[in-house]
Amino acid sequence: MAACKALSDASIRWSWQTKDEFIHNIRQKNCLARQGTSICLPRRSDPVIHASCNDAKAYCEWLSEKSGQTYRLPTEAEWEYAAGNGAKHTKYSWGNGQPSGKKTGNLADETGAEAFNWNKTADSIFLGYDDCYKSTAPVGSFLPNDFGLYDMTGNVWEWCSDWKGDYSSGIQTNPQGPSMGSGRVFRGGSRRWRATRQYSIVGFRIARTK
Ligand SMILES: [Ca+2]
Repeated sequence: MAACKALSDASIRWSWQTKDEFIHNIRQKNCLARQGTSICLPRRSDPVIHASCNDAKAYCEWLSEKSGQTYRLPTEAEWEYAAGNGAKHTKYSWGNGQPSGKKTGNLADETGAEAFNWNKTADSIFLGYDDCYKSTAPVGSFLPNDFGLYDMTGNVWEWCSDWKGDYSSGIQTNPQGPSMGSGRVFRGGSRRWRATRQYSIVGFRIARTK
């Protein structure tokens, strides 16, 4: 489990331009400020980053209103079930072993270590693995898991709806997490090994309630 506090003022990060547009303001500003660095995102196919949990929720509300369907962030339990291939409960979305080939993801790898001078140790990267992406990869660059879901492990961490907290010891069905807390959960792994509050590696995935 990883958790992070929401950024202070979501209203300046997203804006409702028209009924059909939802603009992530910080993306362009950040891109300009960091032009020439790996953080800049020229590809529209890359996952959104620099999104707080409030940003993600605001997007879900906007999309729900626009579409007439209910979109939301997944609970941590839903996310975990999807990432671990359901009843298989795999450690990673591709399985339990070390990553290799295309059924893996954009992970902390040899390319990232070379680009950012990370320690080449098992605590920093997947040793011997190279996905060739030092920053984000276009969504769907790697094969999906058993549920047909892409990038569940790797690329960017993803916000869940739960407040940070421990699971209870008893068996639960569809747990929703604590009723309150000081930070929201994010899950997933990313192009960098560790979960941090660096928002360049945190994005989100949405769920639709039928
Ligand atoms: Ca990588």
